[in-house]
Amino acid sequence: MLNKIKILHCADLHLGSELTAVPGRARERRQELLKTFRKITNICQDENIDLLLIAGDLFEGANIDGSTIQSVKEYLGSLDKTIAAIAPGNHDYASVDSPYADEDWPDNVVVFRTGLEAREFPEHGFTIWGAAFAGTYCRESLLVATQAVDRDPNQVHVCVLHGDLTSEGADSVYNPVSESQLADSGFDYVALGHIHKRTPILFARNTAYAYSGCPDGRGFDELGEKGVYIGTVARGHVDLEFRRTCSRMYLTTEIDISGAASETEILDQVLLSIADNYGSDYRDNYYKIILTGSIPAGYRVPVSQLTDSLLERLHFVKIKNRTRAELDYDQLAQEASLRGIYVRRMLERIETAEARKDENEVSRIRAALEIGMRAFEGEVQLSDY
Ligand SMILES: [Mn+2]
Repeated sequence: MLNKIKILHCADLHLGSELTAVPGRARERRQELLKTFRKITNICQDENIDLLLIAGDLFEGANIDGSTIQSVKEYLGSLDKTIAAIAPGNHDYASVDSPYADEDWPDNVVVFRTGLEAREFPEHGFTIWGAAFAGTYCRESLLVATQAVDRDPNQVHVCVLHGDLTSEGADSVYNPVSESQLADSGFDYVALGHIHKRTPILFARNTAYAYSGCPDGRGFDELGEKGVYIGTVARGHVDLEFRRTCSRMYLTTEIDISGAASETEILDQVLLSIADNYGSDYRDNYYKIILTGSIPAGYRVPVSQLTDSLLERLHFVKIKNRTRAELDYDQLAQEASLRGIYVRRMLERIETAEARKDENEVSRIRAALEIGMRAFEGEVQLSDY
């Protein structure tokens, strides 16, 4: 009979992160990330997962709260059927002061602490391969050649590794791994960590491999739905699917509020757009909202009032105002002021560019004109651009 095992692949939880990007929510978010890890071990328990693969950066670093490490050990140790395998990454590399330094990890947990090695579980029908970062950087690939041909063909061979998928021969300081190395490895599945965005399940000859991405976001550089890969692996065959585990999503969304000229109108448009796009639990997410469109001349978008009102309805929100004022430039050009001179000269440049039929230049100058007008109103910050 074909030997088939059930696995769950996760990576890059970065437990213990400072999370300074979301002021006022950092402590809460740290706890939520630990709960997400608990959610993952609960899935393992409930769905009889044979092998939980943790592909590095489980912890943010060496100096994290001891109770977090204790909880992780407790959740892993409580699993009745699951073997967990951890391959330390560039953040939680194996060293004398790392969370992996002590030997009191539960018996069902394999922590890789050296170069590539194998742990055989013949009674479960699989062999786990893995390796550890020994420091922040790892310039030599940890995926060294092993004798694939000599391996027991009745065993499923799975590898867990933190590293950087690179093109052939390219350098990386984060454990370079190339497609030909993956192909030559002969492993049935390689569970990768390091890149926080998941890839599809990829193939290098008979070896399947993927980044699962992180199971829950930590900032606006980790957008959208996050989770793990779960499913079965057999000799030369995988059947894995994405499973959402994130408690909340980080989302960046542009909302066109053209024509709106009051706080209530903008609020309605924003909430309508968000509720439309992000489903019934839309209130739970972190939003970066970018307001666009043109609004009546003289109307100022009340950014802090809107932020306060939205915070009563959404978990977290920050607003960037990129709206443009509807201006009558021909009238402004008549003004006897620095602004008038500026508008006049910009309109001349637009005319010249139009005569040359240089449409790129026309739209570039128009955009510059609008930014310039906002500068006259004292509303341009360098960070907006
Ligand atoms: Mn990493």
